[in-house]
Amino acid sequence: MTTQDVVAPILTYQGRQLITAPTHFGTLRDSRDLLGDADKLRARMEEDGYLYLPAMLDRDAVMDARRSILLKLQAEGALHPDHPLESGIIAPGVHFTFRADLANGNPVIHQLLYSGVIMDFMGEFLGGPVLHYDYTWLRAKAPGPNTATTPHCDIVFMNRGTKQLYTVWTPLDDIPYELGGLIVLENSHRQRDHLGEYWEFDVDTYCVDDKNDEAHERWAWGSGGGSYSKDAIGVRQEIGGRWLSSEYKAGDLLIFSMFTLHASLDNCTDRVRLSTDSRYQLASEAVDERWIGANPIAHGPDAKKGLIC
Ligand SMILES: O=C(O)CCC(=O)C(=O)O
Repeated sequence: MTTQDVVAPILTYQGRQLITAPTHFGTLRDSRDLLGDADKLRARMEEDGYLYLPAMLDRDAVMDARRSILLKLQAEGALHPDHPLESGIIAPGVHFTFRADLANGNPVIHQLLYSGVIMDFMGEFLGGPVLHYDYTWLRAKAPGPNTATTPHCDIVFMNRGTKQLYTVWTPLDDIPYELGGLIVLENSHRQRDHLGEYWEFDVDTYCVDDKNDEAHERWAWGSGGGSYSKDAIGVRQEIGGRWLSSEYKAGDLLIFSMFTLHASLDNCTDRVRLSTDSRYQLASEAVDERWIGANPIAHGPDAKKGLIC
């Protein structure tokens, strides 16, 4: 056993316990030693399907971003009135997991994600001027049994532009295992045999000819919601590899490819788990029109494309 494989505490996904034996679970490889060497960073991305870069962002800037979200949640009554704002303890009966509205148009979040460290890093990593999607995915995961993100690859949501597109997952807090951080399936970005058909899928397509189409029944936005599977435990058994994660700190970045299968753990606390996922690519390459502009169309009606299945 290496220090990378220290046995973790109890981790759950949708109420079920993940096996944390070193054969099934490990920690993310820290790639900070490669900073400043874009070729090596690209090679590591190719090899691992992700780059885990702890302590990249200024912790105070991240905590300011967190506070900007907590203030909005407090104003709408979603935080417990008997606890201080900074605790992030959720009011009884509040259930949400996805709150993009809290990030879009939020200048503190925009400054953190779309200027300075992240943009500079992505420019170096991609080797030219970069653009970011204008849409920011903000996860505000209230506690509860069904809070975990189901296993998916991002390509099915954003495949209408370049495939050299990267997700930056930014914890807006310290996220120990029990708060339900991100998990990445080791080597999944190379599992074409298992995931190849799924990688070709676009969640915003539908069949115009009324044929039964298994892919649309499994993965389309209205049915499967783009998840490859609802079962993180079963999917690891099917594809192989280990689930990888970390006890994230505010300031860490986890960057991954469109083809890397990921999910999250349950939020087993009484606090809200806050993070963003944002996307970056070379400005010179084609862009998926769903995610850019002042009011991105996202998965709305204008995004839908009919197919002869
Ligand atoms: O934060 C999460 O739970 C999910 C994030 C995610 O799916 C992504 O970054 O693409």
